[in-house]
Amino acid sequence: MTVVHPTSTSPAREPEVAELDAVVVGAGLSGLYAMYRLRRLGLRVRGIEAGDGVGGTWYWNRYPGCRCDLPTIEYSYSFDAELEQEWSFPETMSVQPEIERYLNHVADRFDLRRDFRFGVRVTAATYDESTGRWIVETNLGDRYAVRWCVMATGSLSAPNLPPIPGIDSFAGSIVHTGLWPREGVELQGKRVGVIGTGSSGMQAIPKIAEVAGELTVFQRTPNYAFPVRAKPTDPDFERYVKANYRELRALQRGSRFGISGFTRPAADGNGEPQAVGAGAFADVSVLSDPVINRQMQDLFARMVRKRVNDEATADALIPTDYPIGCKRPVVEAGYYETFNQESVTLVDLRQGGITEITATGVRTEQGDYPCDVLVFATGFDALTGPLTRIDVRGRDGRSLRAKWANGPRAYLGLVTAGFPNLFLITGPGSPSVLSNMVVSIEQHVDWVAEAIEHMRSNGMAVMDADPNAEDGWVDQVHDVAQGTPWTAPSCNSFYLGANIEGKARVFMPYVGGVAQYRAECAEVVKDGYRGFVLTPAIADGVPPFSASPMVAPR
Ligand code: NA7
Repeated sequence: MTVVHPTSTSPAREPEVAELDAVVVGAGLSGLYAMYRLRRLGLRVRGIEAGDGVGGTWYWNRYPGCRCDLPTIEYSYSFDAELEQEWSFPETMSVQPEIERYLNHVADRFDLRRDFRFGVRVTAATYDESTGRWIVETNLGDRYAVRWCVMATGSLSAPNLPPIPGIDSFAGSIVHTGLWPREGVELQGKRVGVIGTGSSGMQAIPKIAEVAGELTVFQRTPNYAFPVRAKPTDPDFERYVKANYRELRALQRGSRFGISGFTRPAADGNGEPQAVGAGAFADVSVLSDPVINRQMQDLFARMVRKRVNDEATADALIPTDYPIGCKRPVVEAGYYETFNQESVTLVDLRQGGITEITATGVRTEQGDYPCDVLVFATGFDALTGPLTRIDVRGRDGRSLRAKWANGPRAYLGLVTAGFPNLFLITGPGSPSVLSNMVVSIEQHVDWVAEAIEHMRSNGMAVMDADPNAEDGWVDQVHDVAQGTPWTAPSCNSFYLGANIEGKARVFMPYVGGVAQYRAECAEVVKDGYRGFVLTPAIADGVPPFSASPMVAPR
C-alpha cells in the first residue's frame, strides 16, 4: 500500500527549551488571526504548523472540486478594513486554491509567517504547576515553555482513515481527501474507488468522474445535497458589499449561524442573494418543524429522481431514515448526473458492507471491485480529534483524552477545567462547525486576547474554568440541542461522534446560535469572568509576562 501524503520539508530541531509567552498550534484561519492578535499584545509567540504552509483546512483539503459551501463574502476576515477593501474573490463560492491564496496574502500582509515553524507537529503539551507553564513538545523534540497555549487546531483536521481489514495489503495508492498531496494524484484513466459521500466525497466525485477510467462510489449513507452553482463575482455587488461591510458583519454576529444572508436591495425592494450556499439551511423552519422537514425531504427525493436515470440508483441516493439537518447539508454541482455516466458505479453498502481491502481493490458482501486508486472521503475525528491526538496533560498530570473519554467538556467551549491557560479556538461546546467558522474564530481569538489583556492589567496569570460552571455549560449545550434534527435518534453524524467507532455519542457543538453565544460570552466577561478562576501571578511566584515591550499596532 502506498498512502499518499502531502510532502513535508524537514526543518531542524530548535536548540534548547525556548522560553516564550505563548504557543499557537496551527496556521489556519484561527492560528493566523491568533498570531496577529497575540503579537499586538506584545507577547513573544511561536506558531507551530504541521503543514508546509498556511491555510489549515484550506491547505490540507486540496482534493478536486474542493470548494467552500458558504458565499465568499461571508467567509472572510473582518478584523482589518483595508484587507476587506483590497481583496477580491473571483467567484461567489470560493474554490480551495482561492481561499488558500487569500490566507497566504493575509500571512504576508501582516508578516505572520516569520514566527511560525512549518512542517512541525505538536505531539504533547504538559502543564507544570510549579512554574505555571505549559511545556509544548514537537515531533522533532523541540520544547517550548509558555504561559499561554492557544489550540488553533481546527475542528475538522484529524482525518479519519477507518481501520478496514487488509488496508495495508492494497497494491495501489490510497489517499484521504483531507490529506490531498500538493502535487496531485494521478487519476487519469485509472480505476478509482471513492469511499464516503459527505461534503468531500460529493464535491470530489463529479470531478474524479471527469478523468477516471472507471469510478466506483462506496456509499454507506446517502446525504441530502442541494444544487448550488458558483458564479463569477458581480462587480456591482462586490462594490456594494465593500461599501457596507460593517452592516454585513453586524448581521453575521447577530444571526444564528454567523451568516448575514446579505443582499443588495433591488429596485423593487426585494434583494436577491448572490449566492446562498449551506446558509440556505439557516432557514430555521426546516430545522424546527418536522412537517416542513418532511416536505423538503419529498422535494429532495423528486429532484434526485428527475436527475438520475436509473431508478434503483436514484433510490439508493435518497436518504429515507433521517431528517434534513442531522448531517451537514451538502452543496453540490452535477453530483447526481455523475451517476448517469457509463463509467460510474454506485455501491450501496447498506445492501452489503465492505469486508476488506485486498491487494487489488475493495471486497464487499456484494462482490469485489477492482481499483488502482482508493480515495478515502471518510471525514474526520471531528472537534475532539485535533486535541486528543496531542498528549495534553493538565493539573496533576491528568490527560485530556481521559477527561473527554465520555465526551468533551469545556466551559463555553473555550477552556476545559484542570487545563489552565489552554485556550480552545472553536472548541467543543461552542458554535464551531455549526456556524460560519470565520465569524466564530474571530470571536474566540478576540475573547482570548482580551482575557489575556485583562489578566495582565489585573496582575493575574492563570485562568482555569470552574468545574461547576463547566458542568452547567455542558448541560446547556446538551439541552439546547434536544428536539432538533441534529440529535434525532435516527441521526448518526460527526457532530455526535457517530462516524468514529468507539467514540462517545455526545452532541458537541453549541446550537443556541451565534448571537446568543456571543451574548453569553460577553455576559461572562461583564460579570468579572464568571465561571472562570483567575489566580494572581504572585501565587506561583512566576512573573506573568515577559518584559518584551508592547508592539505598536500597525
Ligand atoms: P463527513 O461528512 O464525515 O463524511 C464522511 C463520509 O464517509 C460519510 O459518507 C461516511 O458515511 C463515510 N464513511 C466514514 N467511514 C466509513 C467507512 N468505514 N466505510 C464507509 N463509509 C464511511 O466528512 P467530509 O470530509 O465529507 O465532510 C466534512 C466537513 O467538511 C463537512 O461537513 C463540511 O463542513 C466540510 P456515514 O454517513 O458515516 O455512514
